[in-house]
Amino acid sequence: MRPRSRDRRLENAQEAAGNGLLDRRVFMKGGLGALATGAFMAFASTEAGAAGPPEIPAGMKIAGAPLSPYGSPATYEREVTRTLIRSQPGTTGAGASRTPLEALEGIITPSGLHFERHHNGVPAIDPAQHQLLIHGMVARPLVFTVASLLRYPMVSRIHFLECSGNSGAMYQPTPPALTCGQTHGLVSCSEWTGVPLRLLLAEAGVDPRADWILAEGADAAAMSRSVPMRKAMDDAMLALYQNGERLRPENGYPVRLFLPGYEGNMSVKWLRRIKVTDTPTMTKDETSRYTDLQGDGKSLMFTYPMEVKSLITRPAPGLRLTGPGLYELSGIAWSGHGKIRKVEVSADGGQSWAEAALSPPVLAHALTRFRIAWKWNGAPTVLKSRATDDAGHVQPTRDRLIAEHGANVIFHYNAIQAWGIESSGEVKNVYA
Ligand SMILES: Nc1nc2c(c(=O)[nH]1)N[C@H]1C(S)=C(S)[C@@H](COP(=O)(O)O)O[C@H]1N2
Ligand SMILES: [Mo]
Repeated sequence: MRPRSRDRRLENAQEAAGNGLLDRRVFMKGGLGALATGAFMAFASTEAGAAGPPEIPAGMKIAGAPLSPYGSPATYEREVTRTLIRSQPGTTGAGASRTPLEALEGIITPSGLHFERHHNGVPAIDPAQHQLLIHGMVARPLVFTVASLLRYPMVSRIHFLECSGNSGAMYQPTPPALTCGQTHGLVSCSEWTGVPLRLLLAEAGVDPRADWILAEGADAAAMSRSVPMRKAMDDAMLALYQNGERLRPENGYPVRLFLPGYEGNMSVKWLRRIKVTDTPTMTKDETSRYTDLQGDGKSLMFTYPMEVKSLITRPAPGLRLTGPGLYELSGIAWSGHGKIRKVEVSADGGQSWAEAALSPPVLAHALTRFRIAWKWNGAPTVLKSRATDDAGHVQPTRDRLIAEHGANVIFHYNAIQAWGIESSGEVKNVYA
């Protein structure tokens, strides 16, 4: 459908940057109101014919479907699933599945679409049998059951979780021809509710010389990571609930460690043991894995916070534009260092940039939704987004990221993403 150009105000709306990016206020309350009274908005409607309202649909003539104990998505949305579900050869559960970012809006990932990353599958854990041990450099080693954890005071916070291997395919010499979610969907965002770890550590009585903890999962990989005591005593949480319901098995049921802003690997699922230590334990998961091999052959270790990052998710590969005219570009930005301060968008391959509107809430260590109005003239072009966090970190270009870290790294890719728009409306991953 081709929106007709019947909108005088938008014709004159101030371009905030080249190639049709409009001032971010244009869709905001005042701006949209002014436009609505002053002119037609030309998005994608078609004019209704003279015949009057459409015929009475079949669903108005018979009783609807019954109630159900647990809801599921509309059958017409059944293609919105986790994507690129891959396991190591010969295994069933040592792999990952990804969130279909281009199909979602807002900042919360539905629990059933939260990405998964397991090193040896999802263990079957009966919450009545599960135990969590806190031991090591403590005055009183303690054992908690799930029932006892549920009696402690809880906090609820909205946080992203990102695997440090997310977007790793972008280090390849040619851009992966995948959907946005297939390339970047090892990030999701939930409301997590649980017990602040510091409460339990205080109860166990931490030796003041202990600077670290070890967290171990009850899976067949015994996934284990060392965590600085400062983080454990700050905002670390033992999460029991995700988006209001108990954790899903694949996300760590019945209890997981959650470390806001840190690389996903450290948020140990199916948590069974915390050992208080004076040094890092140097587990396999922090020596042979989750270190970042640099261009000079040395490796970075303990690279905890996820760097500032953003993606335009509408449009993005997996979606297409339906003809020239007015669009709202929509995307997500996040940083392990804090809040998103601003997101700039370019519709001319990075020659000029306009600031996008940030949709509230803008929360620390959470996905932040950004939006900006764009009038596409139908010509091929390149869209980009560039986020800045409140610690002052700015997303680098891909060239700069690789110049600084080399191309052997698998982890911590956070460069500016470019989407090529073709005149057909198709959206492609490009290095530009
Ligand atoms: N016990 C255990 N914890 C684990 C893992 C695991 O395999 N076993 N995977 C880690 C990795 S690499 C990531 S990115 C996150 C993924 O969490 P999710 O599956 O809930 O998205 O969990 C981390 N915690
Ligand atoms: Mo990960």
